[in-house]
Amino acid sequence: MRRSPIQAKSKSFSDRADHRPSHRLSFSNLKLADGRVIKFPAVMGVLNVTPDSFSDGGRFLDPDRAVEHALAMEAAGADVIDVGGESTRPVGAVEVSVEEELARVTPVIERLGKRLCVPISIDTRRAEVAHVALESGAAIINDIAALEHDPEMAPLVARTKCAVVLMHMRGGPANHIAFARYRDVVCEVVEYLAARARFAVEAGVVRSRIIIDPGLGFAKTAQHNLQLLAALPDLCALGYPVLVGASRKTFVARTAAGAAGMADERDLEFGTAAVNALAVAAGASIVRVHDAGAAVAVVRMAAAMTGRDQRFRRNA
Ligand code: HH2
Repeated sequence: MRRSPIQAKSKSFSDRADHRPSHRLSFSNLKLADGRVIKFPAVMGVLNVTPDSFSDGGRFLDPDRAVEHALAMEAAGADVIDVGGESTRPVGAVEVSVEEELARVTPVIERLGKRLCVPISIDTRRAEVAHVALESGAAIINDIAALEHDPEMAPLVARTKCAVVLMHMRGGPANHIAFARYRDVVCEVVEYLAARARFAVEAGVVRSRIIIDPGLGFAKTAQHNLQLLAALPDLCALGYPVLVGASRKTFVARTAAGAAGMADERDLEFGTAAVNALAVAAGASIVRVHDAGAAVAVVRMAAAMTGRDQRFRRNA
């Protein structure tokens, strides 16, 4: 089979990977400690309670508006709501104090814990914030530092048996773009995530509740992101559900707009939809998005077409 130039560049893991149809490597669900089950492929709706996030910064700082938006995403079919209080935008992100992060997310999670039926995930690198969120009803910790930033994070995840997202990044939220240099980005990201998952299991984290994420846009150029997307089956082959967070990111805007330059709303929307559909076809278990309603339709369609939705299997 001929390989695209992007695939051809990242040799080692693609060459070693077992080329079975990708949905056989994919997972059907995630069972949470409280008994709830997230069916895959799933949609994670983003709720940024920040003044400066690149897509929705400032829109949901008011807890009433944040709660309203989370409920709307749930009504639109989101399977998880991911609440974050610290922006990681590639240019201009400011590190916030733990106190500030807590002040942003706590009132929102406390209220969502009582009102949402779908699970809440907390997007944080800090154990103190994660702990408060878990106490208030969160069930998943989305750690963009893959348990490396805060030594208390792994023991917290192990003790509470919550689910955890381990994401690949280099540097910190404010400077990661300076670290976008790789010998072989696919190989290095796969090796890193395998090592972080091993670390988590050794620390006592429940293996079946680990999710891995290539961290699109975090210390990655557009070319790196595209290479990683082309290699999703290699990530899935590690044996953990894979989360893909491409929603409205700069590389989507640039790629979808083409040589013409400035991306508009449609480039972002359809570019994101294309990534989500192909990610599901390649075996991804969760897509993290800003527009939950659009993503739900895309994920349902992609799941049905690739045999990942039982109802549409050929021999069902
Ligand atoms: N991307 C962002 C934030 N958190 N978490 C995971 N697991 N994967 C991602 O790709 C990911 C993430 C960045 O997007 P957003 O939250 O919209 O922006 P900001 O960091 O500026 O708040």
